[in-house]
Amino acid sequence: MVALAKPAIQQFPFTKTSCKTSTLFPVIPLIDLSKPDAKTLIIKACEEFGFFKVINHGVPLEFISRLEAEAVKFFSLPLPEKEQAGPPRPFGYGNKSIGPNGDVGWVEYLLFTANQESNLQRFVSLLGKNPEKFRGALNDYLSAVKKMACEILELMADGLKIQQRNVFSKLLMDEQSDSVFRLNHYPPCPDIQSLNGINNNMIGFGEHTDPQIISVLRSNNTSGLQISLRDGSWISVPPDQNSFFINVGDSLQVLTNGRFKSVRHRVLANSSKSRVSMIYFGGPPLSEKIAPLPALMKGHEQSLYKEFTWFEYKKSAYSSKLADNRLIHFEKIVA
Ligand code: GA4
Repeated sequence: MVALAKPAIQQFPFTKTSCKTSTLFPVIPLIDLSKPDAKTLIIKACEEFGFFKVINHGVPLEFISRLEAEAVKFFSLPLPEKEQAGPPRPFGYGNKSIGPNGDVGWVEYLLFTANQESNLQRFVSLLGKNPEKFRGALNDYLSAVKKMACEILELMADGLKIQQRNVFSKLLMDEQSDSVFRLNHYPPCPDIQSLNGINNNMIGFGEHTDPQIISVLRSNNTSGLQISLRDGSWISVPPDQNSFFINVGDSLQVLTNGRFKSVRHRVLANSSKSRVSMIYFGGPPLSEKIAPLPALMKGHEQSLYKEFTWFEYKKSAYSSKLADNRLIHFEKIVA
């Protein structure tokens, strides 16, 4: 018997648009970084959603549009030229395949280390026809976004009433910080509306939480991003190309002993417009111990997590599937 191969498009993950998906409520928390109430609102957003949007962020819009233009130029190159940009895995150019364990999505991307100068510079020299322009745009963008991420982390420390304001931000500022940067391109996907007679949505990037401390996302004006609420429902995040979206990562959940929750999120492909996003993942040095901050432990409060280093967490993350709950292996069993 001859096994018929599935049409290529059906080999991708889909999600049914269920009634649990709400686009109206609740509203994504909005933080104006220039306002005095920013720190209080950030704490509330991290506790309730692990996610918020920031305006008045101080990142020049020109840095954003310059990097976006370079990314668009790169992604419109012929495939063999894009493939020149890596491996070594997990870094470089990737197409449809995400991570090492068989996850796929309707996405192509560039992934690279954001901190180790020499690695980054060597990698950028492989990009497109004018790597110098790409390098300039990337350096400007990364330093402005890293600065903003650190300001946000300092507002968090302040809001949590931790004396040492840089307790989180110093992890990103460290020369050895293991931060990553990702440029994603979600091409418009073929019309899949009527597949099986169900309203299907193709997955651009499957649901997951980010392993790092904080992620700073900016996208063009194409929708697709969704976050999961505590009750398991999904809400669509209206795109806003002039703002940034902040995700609490697993490591920040542990540093706050579960007070902040890392946010589960995903991206659905769009049938008509292409989506371009750029995400800075702020991570600690590999040798850093990730454990609840003593300053946050009240009375006899116990750590919810076993002790581990960022290296150990990352190693475990890279042996997981995208949608897995990675923190579960590090939770303490309480009698
Ligand atoms: C999710 C967040 C970042 O995009 C990323 C991803 C990484 C990858 O694409 O190589 C991972 C994923 C992410 C978590 C689990 C592992 C590793 C793919 C995957 C299946 C760069 C990261 O740091 O973790």
